[in-house]
Amino acid sequence: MKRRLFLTLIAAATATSASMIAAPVAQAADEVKIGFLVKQPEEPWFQDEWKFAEIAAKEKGFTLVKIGAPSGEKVMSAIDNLAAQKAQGFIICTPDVKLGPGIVAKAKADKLKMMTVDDRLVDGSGKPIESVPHMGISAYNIGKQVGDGIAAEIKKRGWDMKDVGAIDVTYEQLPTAHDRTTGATDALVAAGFPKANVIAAPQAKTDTENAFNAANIALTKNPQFKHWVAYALNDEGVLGAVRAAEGRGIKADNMIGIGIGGSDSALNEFKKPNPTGFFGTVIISPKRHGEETSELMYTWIKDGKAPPPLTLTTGMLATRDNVTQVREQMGLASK
Ligand code: FCA
Repeated sequence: MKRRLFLTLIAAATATSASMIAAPVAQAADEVKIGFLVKQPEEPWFQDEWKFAEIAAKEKGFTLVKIGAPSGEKVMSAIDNLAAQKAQGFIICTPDVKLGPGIVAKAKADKLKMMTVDDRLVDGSGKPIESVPHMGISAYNIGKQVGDGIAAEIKKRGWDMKDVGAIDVTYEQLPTAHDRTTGATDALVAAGFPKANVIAAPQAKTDTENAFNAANIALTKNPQFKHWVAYALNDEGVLGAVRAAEGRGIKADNMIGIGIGGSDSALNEFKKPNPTGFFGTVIISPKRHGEETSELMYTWIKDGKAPPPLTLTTGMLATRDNVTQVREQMGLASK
């Protein structure tokens, strides 16, 4: 920042007259400030998104305002607060997609540009609000990668599918969650898994504790299975199911859990000396979701060029054996 100011001064002085020395003041006035609101700031995925957004901020020279907004009230006051601080725009992963019309109206009233990340806002009839640029994961396909990975491992272990129960940790009120777990179920069933063995375990919130509680109910009600597999919208959900199974003595050799994410929740699990039931994760990109969204917002503010209406990112399946290489391939190695 200081260096830029200095260079601007030199340029101004050499270009024409001393009167242009006023230029740096004008530059300070149009300094770019961007908010980044996330629904669950304690979740490693969101910490990573923020980390990559910071990288964009340093590179482009804008100010990043990170705000944890776990409720609708917090979102509304955060938007007002950003406007009061003279921010020009924000990126948000909303705590509830149904807040869509309210958030859009608030951003408009405060004259702030807005882009969504991860969870796409919906209107009163549940349809995505297409006027707000969005970057999310290709949820159904990534879910299929989870299901394919589980099916391949079931076959490798030589389990008879009729003896296997699947804990499908669901969170149906969030469309991306619905699409992810549906993709996983569809892939499993396509691989010959009996649909009747898929046990829906609805979680009340998308964290490990709530998944643990949901999975415990599924396990209690279904003592007939010899082996288990588990999937959810994210790594935290699968960890909840894995911990619940462990509590009943079902360990790595009888559980195949594959999550979605690839942040610290998964990495820490892979660092444990002995494998757990958390077999793998489809790594998605906090770099694209944090850094690229921030750059897109910056360009929108600076040059008036709006982000693409919809960007869907991909993922790659990793297990404890190849996690380092997969992270390298995805440009996440430095973390
Ligand atoms: C949703 C989930 C997060 C993460 C993100 C990409 O917001 O709740 O855990 O998977 O999508």
